Amino acid sequence: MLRPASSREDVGHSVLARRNFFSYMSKDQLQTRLQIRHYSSNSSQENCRTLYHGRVPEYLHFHQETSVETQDAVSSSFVVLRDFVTEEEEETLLREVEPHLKRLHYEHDHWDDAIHGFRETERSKWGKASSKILARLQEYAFPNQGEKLALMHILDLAKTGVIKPHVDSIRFCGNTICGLCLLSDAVMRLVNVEDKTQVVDIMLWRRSLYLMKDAARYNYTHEVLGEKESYFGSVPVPRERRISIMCRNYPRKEDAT
Ligand SMILES: O=C(O)CCC(=O)C(=O)O
Repeated sequence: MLRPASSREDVGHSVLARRNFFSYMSKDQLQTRLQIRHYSSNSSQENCRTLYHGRVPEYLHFHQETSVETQDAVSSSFVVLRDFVTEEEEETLLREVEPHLKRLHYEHDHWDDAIHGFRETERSKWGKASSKILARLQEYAFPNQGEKLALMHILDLAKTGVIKPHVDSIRFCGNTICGLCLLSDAVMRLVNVEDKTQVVDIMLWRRSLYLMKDAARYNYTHEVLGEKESYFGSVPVPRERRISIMCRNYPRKEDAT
């Protein structure tokens, strides 16, 4: 099920059709995904491991019933880099995306029910200053630059908006999703698709970059908590309007068909 192409610059590898509520994923595909327990090694995967070092990173909060396996899997496949961009760089990016976003209306009934209170667009061409910032993001997330999708996805979530649990479609993006968080802190929740007792909350600070790969990307749904549920452990995380700029890589050939 594809979204109409009207707001895309390039329909070839648009990720606006990326969300997946398991109905789009055959049981075999899902099984294959769930069996991925050992991840191929490349630099950004190594980044997750290097930062992890067997310690619990400050951006992860494991719910009470999470097993050691879950803790290990998520710690090794999800990383948040605090203050990835400066306040000035945040302003540069906002100046570039705001004029376009302002022309769109916030939507409340998403075509696949994944998001409420949002507007979104995609962009492949950026001004000089923004390109420099985004190149840094891409170099970190996609050391093999050829694998990244040219279109970046920009999602503007209203203060009252919410992203419901979903897994991004394997037909439209590969094993890596990275997102730059602007304007507001937020809490992302991961829930294991096979065992809903396995829940991990992730603190996404304003101006941080997150990298979700492999196990976190395929074996867990992700969601962004709405205003009322927005807590990291027992600490409330006030939600404001939030803009995320996301970059993904190409789907694997066998998943793209
Ligand atoms: O805004 C974000 O950081 C996540 C967005 C998301 O879940 C999606 O576009 O599938």
